Amino acid sequence: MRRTDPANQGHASRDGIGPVCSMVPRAGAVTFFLVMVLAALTLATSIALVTGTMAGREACAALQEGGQFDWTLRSGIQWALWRVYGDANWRTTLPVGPDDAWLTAPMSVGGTTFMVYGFDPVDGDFADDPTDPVALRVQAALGETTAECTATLEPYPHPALAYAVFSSENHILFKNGPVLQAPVRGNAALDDDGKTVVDVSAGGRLETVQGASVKGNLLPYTTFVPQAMPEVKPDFGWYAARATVLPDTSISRASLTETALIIDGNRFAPNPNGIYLIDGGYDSVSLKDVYLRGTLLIRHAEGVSITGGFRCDIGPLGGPTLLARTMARTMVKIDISVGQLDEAADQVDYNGDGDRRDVIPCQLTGMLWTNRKLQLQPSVPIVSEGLLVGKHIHIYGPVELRKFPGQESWRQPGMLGPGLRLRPGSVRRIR
Ligand SMILES: [Ca+2]
Ligand SMILES: [Ca+2]
Ligand SMILES: [Ca+2]
Repeated sequence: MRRTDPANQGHASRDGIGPVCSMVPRAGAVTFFLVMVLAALTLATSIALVTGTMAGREACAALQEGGQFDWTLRSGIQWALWRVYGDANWRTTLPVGPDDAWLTAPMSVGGTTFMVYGFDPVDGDFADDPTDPVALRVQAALGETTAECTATLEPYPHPALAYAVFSSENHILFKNGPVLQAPVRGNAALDDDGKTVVDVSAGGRLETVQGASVKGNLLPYTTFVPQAMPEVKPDFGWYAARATVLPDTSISRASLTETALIIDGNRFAPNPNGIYLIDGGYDSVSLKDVYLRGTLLIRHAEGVSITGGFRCDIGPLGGPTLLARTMARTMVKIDISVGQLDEAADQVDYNGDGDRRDVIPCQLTGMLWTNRKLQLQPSVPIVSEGLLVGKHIHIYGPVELRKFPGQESWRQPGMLGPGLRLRPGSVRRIR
């Protein structure tokens, strides 16, 4: 429904400062009122749920003083947060363009009304980029007096990026002494064999949902939270569209050995972002002695097996290093058996610096993601620095689990939290 800007349809206010909204009662106003009373009752709770951060509280603090108008303006911002949180497709269902972007009809809240106007300040098109923000203008009116504020809602990184391990669906199992040096997050049971080391001073701790079963020795380090964390869904198609597909002939029977997957200097066509794709053709995919600097996509795999030496490093786009989609009841199994990739021994220039003399320690870096189970079971000590994601995660053996510095701010396609959050400090009372 097209609505004109109230600045053009209103009349002069009593103090002559500016025009005000039309206050003509509308059909459905009672319903709006009831909805907004409910919304107001859950105001504090909903902003915490919607943003999951301090940002909402901080931003709304800008409007904390000043009584009913500020309360109404805040309700308008809340309404907008709620609107995008409740509709995963809001970027295509919201009205588009500066002239057609009223997100609400006038809504009544305890005698005042508000209207919310939103647009994409980057290019006027919500739908073209999932990382574009929403500029809001909220108008409140009581009788002939009006108030107005602006605010910015922005996408925010998926909350799982605050953890070193995240399992969205099934249990997490630790065995044979992994060391937790960063937080681990589950949505179900946390289990181990009593040998897990939780290094609290380094940031090790665990978190899962209330009611989930947690092994006794992990309990002192575990926080229970009321809500499950939403699944992590990196935009596989976005990466696939930018990937160099490894030809079947080069990966006979979908196996890759003694190979560097880097931007250039490997035996495949260079990819400017170091993004490579292996299509398993519904067969299993195996990697042995591989160095990866960038993002490796694997699809249509009847399981993925990574053995021998393996190291992955973040490429130019940051974030994900392994995105593996495998068939039902299969897993990604990482079974590293040597501590390093040895260029001289393998006669491979793994790091692409022009010689074959380097020794590269095995390590997992960045986000390693699968839509199924992830099983990490090295027979030598290794470090995982980043985020391991699966529906189901088993980690066996001498693994140090850490976060990658700054991983919370990775903004990768699909790696966003649900809805939007208020950009801290963006709320301005303009009238
Ligand atoms: Ca846009
Ligand atoms: Ca080298
Ligand atoms: Ca070298």
